[in-house]
Amino acid sequence: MGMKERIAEIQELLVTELNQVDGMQALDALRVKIVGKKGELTALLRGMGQLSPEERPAAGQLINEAREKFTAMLDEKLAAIKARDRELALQKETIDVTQPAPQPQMGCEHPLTLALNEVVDCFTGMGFEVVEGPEVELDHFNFELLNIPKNHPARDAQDTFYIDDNIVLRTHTSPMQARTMLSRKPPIRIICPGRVYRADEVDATHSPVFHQLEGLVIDEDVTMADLRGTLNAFAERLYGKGITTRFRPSFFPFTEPSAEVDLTCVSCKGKGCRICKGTGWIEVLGCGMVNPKVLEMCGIDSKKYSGFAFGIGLERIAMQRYSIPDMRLLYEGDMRFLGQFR
Ligand code: 2NL
Repeated sequence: MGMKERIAEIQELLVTELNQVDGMQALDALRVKIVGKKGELTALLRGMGQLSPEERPAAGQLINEAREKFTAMLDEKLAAIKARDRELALQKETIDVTQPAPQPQMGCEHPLTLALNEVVDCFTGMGFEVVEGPEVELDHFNFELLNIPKNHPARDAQDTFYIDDNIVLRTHTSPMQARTMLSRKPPIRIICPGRVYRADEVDATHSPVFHQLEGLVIDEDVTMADLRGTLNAFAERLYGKGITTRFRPSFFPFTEPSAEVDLTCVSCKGKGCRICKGTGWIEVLGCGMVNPKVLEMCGIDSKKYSGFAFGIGLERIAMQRYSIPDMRLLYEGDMRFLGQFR
């Protein structure tokens, strides 16, 4: 068989097999088989030894031309396979760039924290400093220094959690104010927020653990007018213009005189509605002028200095502000409830 015929045969083989090739690997194998070191064309090249010297150059040229042609055919197929694979990949790996990205799960602040921060902002804005202290307190700071005598019902184990005879879970944040009076000289302008404890049964408006924010101002010539002005500013800042206070006489052992403070009902602006039970007022806190006995026990000269104090229940503020009907919602950690405050 002549060289041309043999090359034509190899080309025919190549065309047939190229049609059957279905991927990169098969194509590589075919390339080796046709133009590789041990391939069909190389075998032809080896066979040239049997040709006469005159025939060799023409035969060599034929083989080289064939190699170029076959290589081009193989490369063309390679390009076709690559294009097809790419097309398949694009189809399979479609990315919808209009699809929203997965959102990270963001936490949110607890309604009590929101209420606390708002109240704290009101008072720090008026120059008060935040002071925090222990929740486990000595009887001495929780009761004695606050003029709550040994036989007082608040000291009963029915109402207070005792650790031992002298140690209690604080029933208000006042012990921290007593500690501050003992350790500093007036002027004092502080607020003490924190967790407090009373032996109450759980219901819609009571919990054995709740939160209070107390304020204390001690200086020369502090009067009830300063107390009222401060609480009026607080009411306006927290609830808006036109919201003011109403003082009703009350009693606390640690203040004299003492008052319960109502704020203008926010939902009817004082006209009277279901929320304020027709009165136009909502009860929010207790306050008074610090009892001179308390000042003296806390090392402050009651002839030179006077002061006022107030106590706010944070749960009550949060429940009013966010229309929360049951205090238990604040402690149950149910995300369906808590997730509404973002
Ligand atoms: C209320 C009433 C009040 C105080 C707390 C206080 C603290 C010291 C001295 C005098 Cl160290 N008073 N605190 C005064 C009046 C009322 O809280 O209804 N709280 C939720």
